[in-house]
Amino acid sequence: MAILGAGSLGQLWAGYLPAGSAVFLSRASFSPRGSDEPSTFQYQLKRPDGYEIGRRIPVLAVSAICPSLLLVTTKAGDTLNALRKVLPEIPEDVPVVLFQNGMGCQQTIADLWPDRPILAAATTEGANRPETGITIHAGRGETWIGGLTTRARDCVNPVVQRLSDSGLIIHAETDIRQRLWDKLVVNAGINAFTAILDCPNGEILNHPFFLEHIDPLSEEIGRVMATEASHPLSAADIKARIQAVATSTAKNTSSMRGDRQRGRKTEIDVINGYIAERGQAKGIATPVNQLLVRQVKELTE
Ligand code: KPL
Repeated sequence: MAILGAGSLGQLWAGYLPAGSAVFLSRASFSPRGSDEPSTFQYQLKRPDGYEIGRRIPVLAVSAICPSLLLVTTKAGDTLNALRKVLPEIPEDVPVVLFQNGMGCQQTIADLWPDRPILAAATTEGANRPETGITIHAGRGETWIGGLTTRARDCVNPVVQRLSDSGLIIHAETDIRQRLWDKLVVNAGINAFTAILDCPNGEILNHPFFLEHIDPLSEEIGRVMATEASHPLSAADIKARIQAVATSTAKNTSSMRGDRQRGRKTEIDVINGYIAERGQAKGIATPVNQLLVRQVKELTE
């Protein structure tokens, strides 16, 4: 199988899958920034149990392989352009699994390639790369995989089976949009606050900025979710989930704070930006989501 996107999540999957079963697609296959890439990614994967595995994963041009499965672990904002470059080289029946954070880009891709088996994954696995050559699996999570296009229906179980070879916990999901919404709720209530306040997840909980905005934010998310998800959550449940995940991941640096620290574009557009956009489409006011989008962009763009 091939992995598009050799960031933390891509390296996590490549690291756990049996040796020889995964390759990274070279950046040159999908990005103008690909020229100085090595032919092998070599890194230490540090597992939550303290065990370390050394991995060497080949990096190959899409034209040099014929993958039987494509895992897409690029940042949400880079995914569409990357797929536009590589999909013409990949046969139409190869399952494509989207691992992006937030929402919006998965549906756009399913709508653009309705005849392909396009699947989405919602994962709570946490990984980060504090330095080149080190990938840390910060905490064990779970991954749900479900189909987005009609053609994906028969692929979900075989894909789950193949990815289970990694030893990570994976489930087939019949309502993947609901899972993506459940994850979005948590990201919408943690990531922007940690990026704006420049603190680990747990430290937002007692900060006056968070305390001022968490109730109206949860109300906004709940109202938009009620029009979009099959099992909406109440504002009280949304707040409770946000607080529970910020507590259980208290020491983590969120992906958005990490992006801010590295001067990279954040995923705010597909998290709070997506909720604001859906709110606007449905006539639901989302001033707190808009405020978070504005503040994150002022700090990072
Ligand atoms: O998914 C996350 C992220 O950082 O993007 C959370 C749940 C906030 C954990 O850090």
